[in-house]
Amino acid sequence: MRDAAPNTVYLKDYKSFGYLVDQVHLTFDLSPNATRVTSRIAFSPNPETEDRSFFLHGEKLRLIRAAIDGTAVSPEITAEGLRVAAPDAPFVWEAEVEIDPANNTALEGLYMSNGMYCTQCEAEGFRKITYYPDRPDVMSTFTVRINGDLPVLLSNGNPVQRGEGWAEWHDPWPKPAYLFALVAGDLVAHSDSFTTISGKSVDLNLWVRPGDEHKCAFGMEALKKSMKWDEDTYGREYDLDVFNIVAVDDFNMGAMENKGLNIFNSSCVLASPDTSTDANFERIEAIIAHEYFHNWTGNRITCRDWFQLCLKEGLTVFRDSQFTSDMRSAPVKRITDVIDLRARQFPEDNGPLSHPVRPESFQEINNFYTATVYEKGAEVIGMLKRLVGDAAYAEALDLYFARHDGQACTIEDWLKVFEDVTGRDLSQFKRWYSQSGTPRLKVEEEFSEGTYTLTLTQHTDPTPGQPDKQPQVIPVAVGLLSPNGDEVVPTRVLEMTEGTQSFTFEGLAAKPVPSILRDFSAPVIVERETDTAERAFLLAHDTDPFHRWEAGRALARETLVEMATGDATPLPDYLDGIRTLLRDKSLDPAYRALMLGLPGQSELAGHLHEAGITPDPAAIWIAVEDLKQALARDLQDMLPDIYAEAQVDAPYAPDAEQSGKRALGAAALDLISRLDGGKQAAAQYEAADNMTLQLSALGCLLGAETGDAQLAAFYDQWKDDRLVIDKWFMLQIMKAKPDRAAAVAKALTEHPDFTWKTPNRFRAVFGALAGNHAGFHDSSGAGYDLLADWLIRLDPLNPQTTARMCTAFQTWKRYDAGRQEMIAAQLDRIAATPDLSRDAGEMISRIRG
Ligand code: 0A1
Ligand code: ZN
Repeated sequence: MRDAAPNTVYLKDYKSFGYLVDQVHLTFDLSPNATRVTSRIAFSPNPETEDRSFFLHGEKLRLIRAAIDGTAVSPEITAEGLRVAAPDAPFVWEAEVEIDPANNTALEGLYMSNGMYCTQCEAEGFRKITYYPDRPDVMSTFTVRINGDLPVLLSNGNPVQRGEGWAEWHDPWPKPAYLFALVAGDLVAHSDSFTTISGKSVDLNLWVRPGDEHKCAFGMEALKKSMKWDEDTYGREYDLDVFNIVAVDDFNMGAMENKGLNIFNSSCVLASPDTSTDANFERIEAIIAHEYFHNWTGNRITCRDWFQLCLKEGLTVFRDSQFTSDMRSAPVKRITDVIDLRARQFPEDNGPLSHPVRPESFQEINNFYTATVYEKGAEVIGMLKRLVGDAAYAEALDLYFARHDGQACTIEDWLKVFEDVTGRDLSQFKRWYSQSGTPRLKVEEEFSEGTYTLTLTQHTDPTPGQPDKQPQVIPVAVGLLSPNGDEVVPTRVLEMTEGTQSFTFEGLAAKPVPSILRDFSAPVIVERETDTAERAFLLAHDTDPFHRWEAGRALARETLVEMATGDATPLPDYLDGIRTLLRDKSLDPAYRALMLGLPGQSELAGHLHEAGITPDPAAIWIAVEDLKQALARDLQDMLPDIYAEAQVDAPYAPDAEQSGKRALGAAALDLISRLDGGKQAAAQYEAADNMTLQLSALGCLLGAETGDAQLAAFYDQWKDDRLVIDKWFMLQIMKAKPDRAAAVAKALTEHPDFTWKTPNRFRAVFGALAGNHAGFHDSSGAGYDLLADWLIRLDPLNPQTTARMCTAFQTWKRYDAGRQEMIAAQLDRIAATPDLSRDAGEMISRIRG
């Protein structure tokens, strides 16, 4: 693990720490600029190692005193920590340090947000609070006393005692320091309780700033549903007397699973119908579930080292996806997960930032909270489950919890439980954890005398540090349809293990149409020479909802590629297929809304690049606009009906049914607005009594360039709600025409509400700019220039958010020489910034290549 030098850390260098921590006692004397942290920590020699060097991590701490067994010591102090001679026997370490939470703009360690004290310790933030072996394999129980003149004083575990100006907490479950949390402030609680399966009552509190009380009810319900689901589905019961959630405005990520005291970015927990969209509600429900599920997959069983991050994150994302599928629609969830994977993980896996699900080295671990670790990590678990079957998966999970409770584990431990339960050798499967890059699956077919043969060939391109790839185990779910549309072979999972492998299906009356990679059974790219007619056939007949959508998606992509690279008109097969589907009222409205969606412009650019064509962002933008216009004209007669069908005449509820209708209504409105110049959208805006309808109408109006009045009214209505104002910033940039996007973003950076030190606001502007594909990549280079300016400005204050936003440049090698030159110049300009953070430095150098 990292010791003195801030260089590269390698998985292969793992060594356990020389001491166990038996107990931690912390006292916080809170003060904005001079908080005192006193630690009393019981260490004892670790029998697993002879090495007794005693190094404690610590950064930006002012050491006031240190003692071992009551005798003062003078450690050697560096920028990374301290070293001192320690006994080869149990001893008590004591230290007092001073820290400055009010000036902690990096939001790691103990910091302040709107007058509230708050912590973020994952991955390596605890070392900014006190000296400690800040590594996940060092686990201990914690007792925490907080002295502070604030109404609410919280830490992990159960409350022990509370007095005027102080509180004491004890967490009986051994945990690594990254799960430590403290919150102190003027907060109000939305409270409830949950009775666990064994009859224990747990107090539940959602703590928010006064004024936000009306945004708590949904989050609380989501928490109770999650607690119940984890009991029912995984047999996991909650293990403390209290579960606290706190909403904080300044937060680098979405939320954090600290033991018994989850801390959430307020955008990921606060919700009300008038201020939050259906998508916000669904995301909040999923994130609450995700953090709650970490109590077992992450907290009770944690990671041995940060290379094992996917052990907790892949599994917990997989679990939260299962939860959402159960609470809402499984096909819709699967499709949206795949859309997201292709938009965020595929570009990562196939570009300069490509890394294995379990990376083997890093400079800054915070740069590895990625779509690959999280989302591909979850896909890997989905494949494992598909390969071993549901019953064996359940058995393996039971064994995992029984065998490893209280431990800090590795991917080897995880795979071993599956091997022990099933008797399978998973050594080849393990390549999913060690090989980066997205495998491509070439499909060839043959039919003769009733036998249909599918020949699959897998190939993964070289990725940074990995020139040669070995074949992976790929579960390919396949079904076969007869030419009349009947399913002749229901879904079967072909288990591919070789580079090239053939699978036969016998006794067929005619050459079937294959439906390959049903339910997206593996995170791969299928390459198959096929024609428009076959795609249209699958769009009409496939019984697998994911693959039916996939057929429509492929048609949309095909038509957009033709339109973006020539003067083609939309494919009639695509338009006809969509028309038929939309008319089918037996289909879930949410599913029909997804069918109306088009591939993202960045995804199309990636697709063109892979086909050997240099993508032109402006041409792609025009193709998408033209196709939407063509769809609007083609569906003109049906749109009013669909829009009417999508109206909800019941009180607002953010459930799957109503959300699906509103999603279909929004998709219809987008097309209608292209025909009526925004008339219907203006009416919807006027009548809207929830944020979903209000925002979708405003989006259409901005698209039609007729929304100035509504945009101003929206600001006036919501100027006091920071989460809605984030939407106001975001929407204007997302909807700006390509040649205006950078200028709109720049003007918004001059708005008095552009409080750029708050990550949510920074991301609202620059996330939207990077997400406006044609705008960001406008040939003027203004988008690149503006983003680079602001990354340079943010880096000294908040390296973590800066580094994450650098990913906007990760696809730069796809584009033409002119754009590449402009981006390279910006990357070099950022790299040359004096004192650039390790976070941003690592990202820029990897992206630059
Ligand atoms: N473990 C959290 C995400 C998280 C990760 C890192 C953070 O700071 C660097 C903060 C939160 C989760 O998976 O939800
Ligand atoms: Zn997580």
